[in-house]
Amino acid sequence: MRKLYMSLSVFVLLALALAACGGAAPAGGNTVTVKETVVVTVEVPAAPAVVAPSGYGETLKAVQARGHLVCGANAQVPGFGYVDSNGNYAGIDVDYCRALAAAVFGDATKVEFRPVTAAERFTALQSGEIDVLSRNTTWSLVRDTELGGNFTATTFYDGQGMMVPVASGMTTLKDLEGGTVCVQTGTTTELNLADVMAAEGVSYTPAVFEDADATFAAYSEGRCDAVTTDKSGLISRRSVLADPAAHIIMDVTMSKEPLGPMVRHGDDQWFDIAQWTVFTLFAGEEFGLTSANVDSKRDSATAPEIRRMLGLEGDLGLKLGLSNDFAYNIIKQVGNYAEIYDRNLGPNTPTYIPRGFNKQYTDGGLLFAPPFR
Ligand SMILES: N[C@@H](CCC(=O)N[C@@H](CS)C(=O)NCC(=O)O)C(=O)O
Repeated sequence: MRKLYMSLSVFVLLALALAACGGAAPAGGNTVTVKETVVVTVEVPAAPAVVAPSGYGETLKAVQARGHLVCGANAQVPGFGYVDSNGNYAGIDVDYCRALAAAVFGDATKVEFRPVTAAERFTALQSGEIDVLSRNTTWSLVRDTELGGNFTATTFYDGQGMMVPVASGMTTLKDLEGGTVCVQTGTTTELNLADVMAAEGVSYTPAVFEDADATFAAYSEGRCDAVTTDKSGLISRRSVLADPAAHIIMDVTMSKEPLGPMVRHGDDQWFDIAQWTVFTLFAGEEFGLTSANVDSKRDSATAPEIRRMLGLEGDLGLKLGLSNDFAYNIIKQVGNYAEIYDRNLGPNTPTYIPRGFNKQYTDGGLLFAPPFR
């Protein structure tokens, strides 16, 4: 069954790729209807090639013995996970992995980034090829159960959107009747698209691609009428289109996409470490601790929770299996959530996204760290 599906997918992808190579899109941006109808079947990873270490405490031990963390990352989404012009990984999901390395090793550089596509990411995690998946990945029931993952916390609240050329004049999903929509396989995007278009009564042809580069190349060549993914992904990829201003994201939200780091089932200690790394980033912002001021704040801190978090009192770090200054190391070396956000998605970046839901709970947002006690 699996084999049959795989061959079909390969055939369809080949057909699309050949069409792309054949230069069927006329110059001038006219739309070409991609005729292949694609079977939408996703999220069935192949059996893991390696048996992953999964018992309590095994992951931390393995990571420490290796001397660095292996982080499954995105390489194609600026602001979230991509390789910058100097060849370095950058983005909020990438910075999370640096924070996890700072927590584990006291050294944010001890991380190797392994690029994973949407379709291969869960297998990479299950098989033990990566220690953590931090790659604009949506928390869902199937991923929490069948795909063997535990989501640590949501680091970016998102929703699915639809982007079209401004020149098309399209403003609603209904305008896409009879059209072709570019979408990436192995994503919630692909599944939501089918749900939402059925609910809206819109018939369309999905043109399915393996990664973001292929999806957006097809869109910019006019091979589909619209492209859909998380709104963050649309904003990100619009920033690298030839003329970003020529594309508009419709004022419609097709789904909830809570994005965050994921670890394997079976090792609760590693889950706790990965989760409290996120909470340290949130609490750092809440308590006004930044990479620039954490040294002076540590010298003068009187608030008991801040003292516990920074390891001046108690043994919270030791309870996680880490050193007591794990949170200090995260903030000092990587910064708090706001610093990470601004560096990658702030107003001075090409991928600016207003904080929206991704503000602190004290500011009307959804970010909330439980108590450090
Ligand atoms: N959040 C959704 C979509 C994530 C996703 O893979 N988005 C695409 C489109 S922006 C992407 O990151 N592609 C990059 C790649 O595959 O290299 C999910 O978890 O399924």
